[in-house]
Amino acid sequence: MGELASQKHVQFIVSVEKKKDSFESVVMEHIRMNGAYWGLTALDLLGKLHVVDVEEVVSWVLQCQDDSGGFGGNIGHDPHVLYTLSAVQVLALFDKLDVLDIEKVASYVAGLQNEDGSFSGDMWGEIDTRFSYIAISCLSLLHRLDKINVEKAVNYILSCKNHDGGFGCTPGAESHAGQIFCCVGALAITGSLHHIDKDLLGWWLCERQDNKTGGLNGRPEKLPDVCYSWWALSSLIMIDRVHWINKDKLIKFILDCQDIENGGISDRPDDAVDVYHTYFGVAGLSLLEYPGLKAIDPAYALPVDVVDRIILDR
Ligand code: GRG
Repeated sequence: MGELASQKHVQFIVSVEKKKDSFESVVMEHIRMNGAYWGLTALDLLGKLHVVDVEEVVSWVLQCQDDSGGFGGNIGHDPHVLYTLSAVQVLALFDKLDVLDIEKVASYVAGLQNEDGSFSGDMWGEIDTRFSYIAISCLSLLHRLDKINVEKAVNYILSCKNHDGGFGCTPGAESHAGQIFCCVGALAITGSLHHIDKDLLGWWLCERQDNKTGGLNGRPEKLPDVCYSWWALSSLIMIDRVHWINKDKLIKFILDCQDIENGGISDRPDDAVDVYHTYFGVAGLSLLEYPGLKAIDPAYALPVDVVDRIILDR
């Protein structure tokens, strides 16, 4: 089995940030806040967050904040919870949450809860269990979960549970590993994991492992993809069923997706690398306790030391 090319991945992440005219930077322009969270969390897991200019990042994050309290994907872009959580996570990495007007950010997020307990992503109203997770994770990191009706939020998530044990984006929607992470993560953060049939969901999740390559897919009949080494694996860990997959085969799959010459990790072996798959590959390896990486929290998707600092210091 190959090894994790840590130094190359650090160089790759830093280079994407520096080359503003590159293809990767241009296609990520509108989701730069998410990209910042992926790249910076990967650097932290690799023990290299100190290569970053903290003041520059914090100042840019604050410039992405809208009057409503929410954050956009880049300066001058409309606010959305997708970018608001990333902004909070990036500031959390640097222990800089105190630069925020916490009440204002929390009010923006809490204001997106609907009567049935669900959450909209922004003022346009799309509803998705991704937004339930984001609201709950974000408000928990800000110590403001009291601003929403947690019981209704949990009940809405439970209404998206399917007979196969998985969860979808809205009631009745197909189970998908990405949505399962969101629902299980939100239930974990709110202390509601007892609502899950862990054996049933564990069975569905462990069936995501492809026998041949060892990689995980996001739903039946789909190709394996490195990002599910986060979405499915973190869920298996949260429900205590990670021993139901072959960890060594999954480690090999992730390592096989590296570009060992130029750095970065792709969705599948020999595909083009990007920051998203680099982050979720490294995060997956961290969950698999690969040597030399910081541990990551499966519910908050942040390094364990960052989560401990915020949540335990309440
Ligand atoms: C803080 C880690 C973190 C997340 C924030 C945005 C979010 C909350 C969660 C997203 C969860 C999700 C839906 C992930 C799946 C992303 C993905 C690869 C979708 C692709 O779907 P398809 O249908 O892919 O194109 P498949 O693999 O099913 O063919």
